[in-house]
Amino acid sequence: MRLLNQYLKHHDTPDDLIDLIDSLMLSCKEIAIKLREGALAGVLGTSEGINVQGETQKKLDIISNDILKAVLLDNPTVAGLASEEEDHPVGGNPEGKYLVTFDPLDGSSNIDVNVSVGTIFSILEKPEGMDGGSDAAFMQCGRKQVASGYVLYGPCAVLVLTTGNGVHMFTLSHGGDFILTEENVKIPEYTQEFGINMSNQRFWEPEMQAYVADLLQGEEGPLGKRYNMRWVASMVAEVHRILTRGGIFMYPWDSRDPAKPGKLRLMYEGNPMSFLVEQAGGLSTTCYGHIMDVEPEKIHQRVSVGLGSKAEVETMMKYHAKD
Ligand code: AHM
Ligand code: MG
Repeated sequence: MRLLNQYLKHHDTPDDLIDLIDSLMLSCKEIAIKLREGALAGVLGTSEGINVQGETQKKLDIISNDILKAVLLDNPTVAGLASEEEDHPVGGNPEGKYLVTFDPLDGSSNIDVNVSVGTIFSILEKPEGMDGGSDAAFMQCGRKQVASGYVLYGPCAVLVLTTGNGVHMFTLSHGGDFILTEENVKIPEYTQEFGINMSNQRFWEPEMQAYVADLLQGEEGPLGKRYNMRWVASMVAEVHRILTRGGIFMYPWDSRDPAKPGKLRLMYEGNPMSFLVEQAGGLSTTCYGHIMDVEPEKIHQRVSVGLGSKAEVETMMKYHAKD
């Protein structure tokens, strides 16, 4: 049985990074407990509720954000943090080495219906001489990530982590420890499963429309095989499925809001998930190029996402290749 900390130590992870991951997991355990209480605590996802003691409770995504913020700002390795739930980055210890970005509770529209959600995080180094509470400090492309991961709160809570040395899964035990359950996860190169919100079909670019139309044609179309479809509407659950059995997940640009390059956020969703997917042998793209090569210009920047099994993503990119 290998515990998270032992595993990281054994694989030469710097002590300050282990300490930071420890703080992240402390927060995630607290979030897991709140999620488990659900309606008993009066803290369902999308609305403010009254708990059994008659107290007004905040929405769970705000509670999760507050937990992460408090724990991380208490850790001297943290020079600053940026959250999907905060307008601007928050400064930590000016001497701290790391910057953390996170989506405290991704897929939160699923909480009220008791479907899986997750916390996504990414760790960067603070550039020399920069203020860890400034937007500018975070303007680093995904290739600069030191670590990234998520905790999926499903039937069990699972941490999926990379520090640039493969992808490993740790399951939260009853006793509160994250225990290694899967080492060096690899995404199968070919699969027959795709995930996309089909209700947006008419808003996609013609290239994406053409690709999905061919997926739907199955063995009678040019791709020559029958595909199945899954859509949980919780990116953490989608990526977890892909890391476990392969597939392709897409949330592409669409014309509902032409000014936005997609729904998902680069710093809290696109980059951390891309690091995991590429470390597991998959591909992650904007449909035109690697997500981790995108140079961020805004902290809450959006990005078009297509990720998963390498061969399937390459096929999808061929539909988008401009002459
Ligand atoms: P959120 O960060 O507000 O929860 O939104 C992100 C989520 C992703 O987890 C998921 O892939 C997507 O939104 C689902 O969107 P849709 O409701 O359009 O299917
Ligand atoms: Mg999100």
